[in-house]
Amino acid sequence: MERTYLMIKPDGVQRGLIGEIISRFEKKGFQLVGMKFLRLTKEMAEKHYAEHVGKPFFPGLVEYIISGPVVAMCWEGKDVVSVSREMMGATNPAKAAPGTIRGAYAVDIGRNIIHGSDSPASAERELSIYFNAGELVEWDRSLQAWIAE
Ligand code: IDP
Repeated sequence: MERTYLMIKPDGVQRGLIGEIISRFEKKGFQLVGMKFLRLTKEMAEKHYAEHVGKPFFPGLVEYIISGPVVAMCWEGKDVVSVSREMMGATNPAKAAPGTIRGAYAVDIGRNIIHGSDSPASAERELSIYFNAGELVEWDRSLQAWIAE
């Protein structure tokens, strides 16, 4: 089963959106297999956003992402990488469809409340930054057969 890395960013935590965001992924039918509440170190932030080093927004992005606690999560499910990106909406909340998480709750590209891996390879790389293999929990959900064939 596919896995992705989702993270409620410091603005999502500060704005009291943890429950609302987690609820969307639960109700969709995805399964939570790992979760931590933590504050990123500068080193973790730079590792996470390594592909953006050198871009004009990079210093501000690192400051933002270490400015408060985040909720780091691993979610599992059918096509969870691409489907969760659709549920999040466009990177710039001003362009995100109204029903998406960013479209519903955010207005600024620098405060877009949630991160989600953009490919299975990114998911694997990002999950390894936040979780040891033993911290991801395999569990059977009795209603799985009602969610996917
Ligand atoms: P994504 O988070 O939708 O995958 P990326 O292009 O990978 O989008 O950018 C990573 C994060 O960097 C964004 O979610 C956003 O927080 C921040 N970011 C991207 N572009 C800008 C920008 O132009 N100004 C400020 N922040 C930006």
